[in-house]
Amino acid sequence: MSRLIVVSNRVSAPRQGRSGGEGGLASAVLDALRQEGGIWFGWSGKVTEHEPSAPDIFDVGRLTYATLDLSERDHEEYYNGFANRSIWPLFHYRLDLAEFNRRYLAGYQRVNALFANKLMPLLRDDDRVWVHDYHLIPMAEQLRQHGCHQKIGFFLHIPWPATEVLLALPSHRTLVRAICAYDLVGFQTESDRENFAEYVVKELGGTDLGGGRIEIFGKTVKTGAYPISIDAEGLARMAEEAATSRQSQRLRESVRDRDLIIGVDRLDYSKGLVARVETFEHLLKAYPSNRGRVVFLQIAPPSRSDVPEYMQIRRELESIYGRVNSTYAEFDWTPIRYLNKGFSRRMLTGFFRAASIGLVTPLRDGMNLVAKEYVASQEPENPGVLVLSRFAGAALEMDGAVIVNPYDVEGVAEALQEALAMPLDERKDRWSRMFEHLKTHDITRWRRDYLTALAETE
Ligand code: ADQ
Repeated sequence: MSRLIVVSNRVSAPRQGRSGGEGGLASAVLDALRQEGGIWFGWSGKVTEHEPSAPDIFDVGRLTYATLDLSERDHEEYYNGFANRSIWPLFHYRLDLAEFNRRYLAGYQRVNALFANKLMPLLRDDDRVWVHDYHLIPMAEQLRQHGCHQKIGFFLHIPWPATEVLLALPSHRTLVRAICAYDLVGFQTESDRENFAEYVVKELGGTDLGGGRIEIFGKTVKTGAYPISIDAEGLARMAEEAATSRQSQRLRESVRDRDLIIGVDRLDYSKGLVARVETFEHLLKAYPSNRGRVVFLQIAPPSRSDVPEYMQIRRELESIYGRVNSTYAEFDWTPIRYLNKGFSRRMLTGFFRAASIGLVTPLRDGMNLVAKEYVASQEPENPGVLVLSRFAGAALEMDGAVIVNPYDVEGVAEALQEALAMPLDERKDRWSRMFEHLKTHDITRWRRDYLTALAETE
């Protein structure tokens, strides 16, 4: 069988002190590579003074890790700059936070060229290359320039914005031209795919041939929606075991007979953490019977800490959490518990199972795996309620969730109040619809559907 070559910005290599299970992308990619065998190529996570000369290559079972360090300049311009200060905010509809300059763009192109240059010698004739996410859009174009003839697919983990928003990016044409060098471009949802198709047709004069095929630049690009997912049954078993762990027991004992509302997110402005705490504050204010009766646990490990917008949101959150707690806390009850650190997947599933409500309210999110993990972790005989933003890709699939508009603080508080009072029959009915869906639309299906479509491209 031909090897799968996965390229992503960050590689979670065990030798580099990472567990390999932290992010959504990391676990999805690892699962794919364990099944298919192949290479995982990308940044080691280390920043060095000078550009590296060769990748660090080592094997773990059927899987080869090939990682490169980044120079300080590349890290600043490619990663902190173009990827996280230009594309990320823009693609999450935060034009107010996006910063564009040619130095960032040059750094982005330079690192993509470097990656392509270092990957080429590792490729075999019948390999399939699967590039992930917004950091590496120009990879296929660069690989083709080096003579790469293998199939190259791309999957975008974040939303593809509406054309009017994308047009604010000075290099929008360069970026879209680059993405058209792939054989297959995968999106999280059909609406992302439609946004992309609309841009290519309206702005570049491409032709939508139907069936996801778009004709542009004298070739046909195949596009499709492949909603990423989780190992639902595996996580359900994990949650059942985790419920008896010492940590889960301690959490339950500390909450006692109160209702636990849980939020788990990377600390990122796209996740709607400020509006979420305002919602919780409103729940206490407008429905005073909740005082002393509910606990909100927000787990949010810092990410991209050297990008100024992330420092800012962290400070802002600390101040709001402090204000709400000092306004409402009693000598025997603290309304908000805010934890600024990561937990193992196992521990998280136990925490999800202990929570009456999973509160997932991003302002914009490609998919949001936490929503799916919360559902998979529930106890079938007494499941909690998922309260989910309509702006997460997951909202298109999780039809048993209480769907909310995260900008509507009072509306979400009202939805929370309803969710807290929801009868067991309705909770079971909503939960089983979602869990049945997740069992068949799991991570294995995501990988198979994508790789089958890639194999079928001409
Ligand atoms: P993220 O923005 O990181 O991913 P998400 O899909 O929720 O968002 O994935 C986060 C993952 O990290 C989940 O598996 C979650 O359990 C884990 N995680 C979060 N906080 C944690 C903590 N404190 N400790 C341990 N683990 C934690 C991007 C896109 C999403 C898309 C994914 C996958 O932004 O829209 O769903 O990629 O494609």
